Amino acid sequence: MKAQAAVAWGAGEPLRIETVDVEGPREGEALVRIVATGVCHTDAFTLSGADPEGAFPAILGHEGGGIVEEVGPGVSSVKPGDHVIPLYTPECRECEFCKSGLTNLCQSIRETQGQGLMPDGSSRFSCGGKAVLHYMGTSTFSEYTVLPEIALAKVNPAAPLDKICLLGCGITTGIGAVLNTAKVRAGSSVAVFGLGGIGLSVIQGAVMAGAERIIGIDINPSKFEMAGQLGATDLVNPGDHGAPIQEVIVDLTNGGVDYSFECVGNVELMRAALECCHKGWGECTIIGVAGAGQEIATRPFQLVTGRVWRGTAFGGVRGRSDLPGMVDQYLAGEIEVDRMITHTMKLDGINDAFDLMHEGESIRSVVYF
Ligand code: NAD
Ligand code: AHE
Ligand code: ZN
Repeated sequence: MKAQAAVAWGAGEPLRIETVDVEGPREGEALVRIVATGVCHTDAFTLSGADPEGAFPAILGHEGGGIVEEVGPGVSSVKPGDHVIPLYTPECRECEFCKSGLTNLCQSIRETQGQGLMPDGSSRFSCGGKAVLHYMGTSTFSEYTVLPEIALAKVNPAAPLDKICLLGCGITTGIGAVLNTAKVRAGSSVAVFGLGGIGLSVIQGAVMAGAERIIGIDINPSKFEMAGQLGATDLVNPGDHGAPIQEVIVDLTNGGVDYSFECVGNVELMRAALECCHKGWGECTIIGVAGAGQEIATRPFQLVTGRVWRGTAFGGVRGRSDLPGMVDQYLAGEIEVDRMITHTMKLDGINDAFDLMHEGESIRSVVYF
């Protein structure tokens, strides 16, 4: 079938709206009509060329909401008409990782997914006869996309897809990082580096966890208003201080925070986020994604003296098991999504979503078809 899609033809180039050919679903797969998709900083990261797995041409996008149109042979967990959120972290429930109960990082299709291919090693997309790659197993910047059924969370159809698409990455990642990965305890202090879609969702999660003090840190003070509305108790612009930001936070908190979260993807800030943690017990969770070749550094003494560095993907959330409940929490007013959507546009305006993100103007743009 034909579909409108934003194709990334090469690193650093604007996306081009194309009519692409989408092959129907094969065994274990479903064809999904994407109703709306968010634009996450990770899409911009890959488009920039910094992603070691970035390959072109590809159809980016991983924060979508859609409706199953057709299923391939052997599919039993979804059917046409079901409302779904595509999962870049699938949940097969059969691999060693899923069965461990220790991680959400299902590995059953990770290798092909990283190559931009379906699990059978082929692509369902082409444009003008040329194969186009999938991205993160989701490719939500296409009106129609194909996913393995293990990468679909079936959600409550009462939930508006043009809002809950954001639960496909940013909001879930931020809240999950706090509740599942760091397991923030009530009464704690939390520092959040970067107040975009992820950092603001960390703030939401910290409020849900009962954190007492939530320090939001950003070099763009226009992000402070929403951070405060969502529950940040302190807002810090590193540019207002002469000292390194870790020292500023340590001074503010009488020795450091109980938990910190890096939500930018800057390796210097990852160091600062570790070093602003309290000696003996402070834990830093890395959420931001850094470019090819970049590495983190600190004095090992920081770890010897009890600080912990950890990381999280998709907030530790098991998509098929946990995401339907988060959608219900949204419907019950327990998770804020709507206020995170600062801009909406049709597919042909999708490059504006990237510009708004780079200019620091948006929290989340939602693109609809
Ligand atoms: P965003 O662009 O919306 O927000 C980033 C924020 O960081 C902006 O407000 C920006 O002003 C701020 N910032 C930039 N440099 C800073 C600095 N030196 N100090 C303080 N603040 C600074 O991005 P986003 O969509 O919220 O994504 C944030 C990061 O999280 C990206 O690296 C993205 O790739 C990553 N991410 C990871 C996961 C995961 O599962 N681990 C999921 C989603 C996104
Ligand atoms: N492909 C990159 C890493 C990108 C990355 O870390 N992706 C996160 C999700 S970001 C969502 O916005 C993730 O889930 N990683 C786990 C995984 O298995 O990809 C690289 O460095 O190669
Ligand atoms: Zn994302």
